Amino acid sequence: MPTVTIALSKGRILDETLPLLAEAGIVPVEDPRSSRRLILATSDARASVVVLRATDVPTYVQYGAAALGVAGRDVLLEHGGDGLYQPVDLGIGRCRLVVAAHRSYDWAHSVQRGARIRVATKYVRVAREHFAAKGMHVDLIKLYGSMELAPLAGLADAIVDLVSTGNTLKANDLVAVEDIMPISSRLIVNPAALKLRRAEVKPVHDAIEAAVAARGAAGAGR
Ligand code: PRT
Ligand code: MG
Repeated sequence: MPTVTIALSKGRILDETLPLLAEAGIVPVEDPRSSRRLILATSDARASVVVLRATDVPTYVQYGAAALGVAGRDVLLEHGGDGLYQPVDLGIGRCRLVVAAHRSYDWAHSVQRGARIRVATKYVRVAREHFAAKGMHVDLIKLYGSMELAPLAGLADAIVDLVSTGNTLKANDLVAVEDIMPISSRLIVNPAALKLRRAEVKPVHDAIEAAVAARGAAGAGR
């Protein structure tokens, strides 16, 4: 029987994903953070994992190359979520999506007087929707990383980026000027795989969901 492939995001989410999977009884045979293997078997004979760049996870699951995946809400919103179930909030990779500007930039005043504001971000789709919903016209500049540099280098007036501790903003004299939404990682599922390979996929899905529920129960009892 082919195993159920779980697509994981490398980078910071992986450190929080591995303990959660372990609680679901799924432990990769090698540490994916150091292994050069791209597909890893796990302690659960039904499941294997692949570790991908975060933005590629929804694509693998959408096309059924992986039946299950773990991806940030930010990545899912930017992807659009077409062809994906997103049944479980895993409660990991928590941060906030915000608008930030240099502390010397008068954001409120610029908005008020309808100035033409330039905003740099990796999250063009979410940013466009956020500003459109507020009836604001902004010029969006697509970046692929180090958004914090854009206002300092004069590329943009503001950025849309993720913040967790706030240390990066602070270190670069930036401040959050608008809160957009809370972010965490979700379990994503290929709907066709869940239907056609239900006998294999559902138990793995349920084991992960149960591990999340157990954490919730433990948290509530504390
Ligand atoms: O390498 P690649 O370009 O593929 O991705 P990446 O380096 O942007 O991201 P990676 O692999 O580290 O993981 C990104 C995912 O982690 C995101 O999609 C989120 O769902 C989640 N996540 C949670 C975060 C953060 N918290 C976070 N703080 N991703 C990024 N950050 C960055 C933020 O962009 C900023 O530069 O951390 C910095 C701010 O951190 P603080 O603690 O200083 O506020
Ligand atoms: Mg990275």
